[in-house]
Amino acid sequence: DNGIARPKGYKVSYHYNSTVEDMHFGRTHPMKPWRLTLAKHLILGYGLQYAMDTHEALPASKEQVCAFHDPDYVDFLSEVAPETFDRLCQNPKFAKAVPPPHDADSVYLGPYNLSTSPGADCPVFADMSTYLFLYTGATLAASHQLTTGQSDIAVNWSGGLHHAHKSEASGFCYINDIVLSILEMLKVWPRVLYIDIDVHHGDGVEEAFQRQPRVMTLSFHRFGTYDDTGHKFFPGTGDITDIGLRSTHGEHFALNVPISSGIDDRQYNYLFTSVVGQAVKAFNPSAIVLQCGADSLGGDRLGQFNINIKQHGECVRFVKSLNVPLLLLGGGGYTARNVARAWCHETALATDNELPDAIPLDFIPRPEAFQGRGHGDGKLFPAFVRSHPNYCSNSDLENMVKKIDW
Ligand code: V1P
Ligand code: CA
Ligand code: ZN
Repeated sequence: DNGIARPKGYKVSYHYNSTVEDMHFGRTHPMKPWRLTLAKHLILGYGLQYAMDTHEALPASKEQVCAFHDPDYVDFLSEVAPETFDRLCQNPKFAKAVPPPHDADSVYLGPYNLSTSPGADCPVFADMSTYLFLYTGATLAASHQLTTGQSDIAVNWSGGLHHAHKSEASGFCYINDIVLSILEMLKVWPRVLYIDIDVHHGDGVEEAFQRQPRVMTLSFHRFGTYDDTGHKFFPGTGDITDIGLRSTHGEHFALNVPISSGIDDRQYNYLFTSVVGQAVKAFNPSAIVLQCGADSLGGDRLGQFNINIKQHGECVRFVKSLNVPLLLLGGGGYTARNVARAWCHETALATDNELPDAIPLDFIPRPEAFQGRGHGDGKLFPAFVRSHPNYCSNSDLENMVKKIDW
């Protein structure tokens, strides 16, 4: 007996298709879909499959994806592969989609910000259509479970790709599964709150709903420039003054919490509970989508925060306690073993289970991924090594909470 039980009084569904794990963005690319293999190993090793309904995801249809995206872009995504890219680029229908302007260090970009060069943010890789339509299908199945009342919490750790635009890929994101899920929710609920704890600004979701008063978007993210290079932290948007469009009554429906590097658990918790608490009071959402990007964890390869797995999970616990239908999605996360730990812990929180700190290594196919110094010593909540100097002063954070106006 592993002590795992189903939650009392509510239902959780888990949406996934293991095919996404085998995808490769490229050797040097930070996005590693096999982090989802590690997450699956932990979730199954602890026995959390017994606490929820697991659904194997089917690919989304082109029609479903066209609910947000440009039909030509969707055609391109459904046909693109390393072998077909050059031929597709010659097709006049796609050739009119000019790539975004190059910057000095950048690689060759084709239409829709896609590229076959290894250094590109949005590379064209083998079997990529399969990957894109599957993570999207999983998110759509999850939101369908919620809108039909069959689940109270639905989970897809392979989704949460918040940078994709209507007709352009951006920042490792091609199809914006989040926007598609919110559009489905708007068919049955009056108001949807989107919360984004990925270390990057949720620009694609914000942009899609900036004129939609029934959706409030709220992103917490690193904002500013790197110490060493002076470059802007990606994508460079989401300052506190970025509040979307104001209605004639003065309401606004985008909120942004720009944060300096090195923020710690206590500070993040203060920001999250104050701002989300106020947003919920003012907006009274009928459902919530929480993007749980794990690049906000300390020790992430791209992120610059000092947040522990427990605190990342506290955000999920806080949102869950609001008792509205909840869609939990993944997102970024570039130190694979910690991404797996965080999303396993958050699956446990969703199902009202508490996991022991000692990972059941005997039940895990690749225990070495979680063992030894530097890999977390077989623990689910390894002691965190502070890695970024903290540039967040308490008074700055307090002023920020005051500045976010309602
Ligand atoms: O900084 C940039 C762009 C590329 N330059 C011309 C400016 N891109 C970032 C993209 C980060 C995307 C995060 C996605 C998410 O929010 C959601 C899944 O987590 C970038 C970075 C970086 N350090 O920020 N791209 C890469 N690193 C990169 C490195 C190696 C190979 C390919 C891309
Ligand atoms: Ca964010
Ligand atoms: Zn991110």
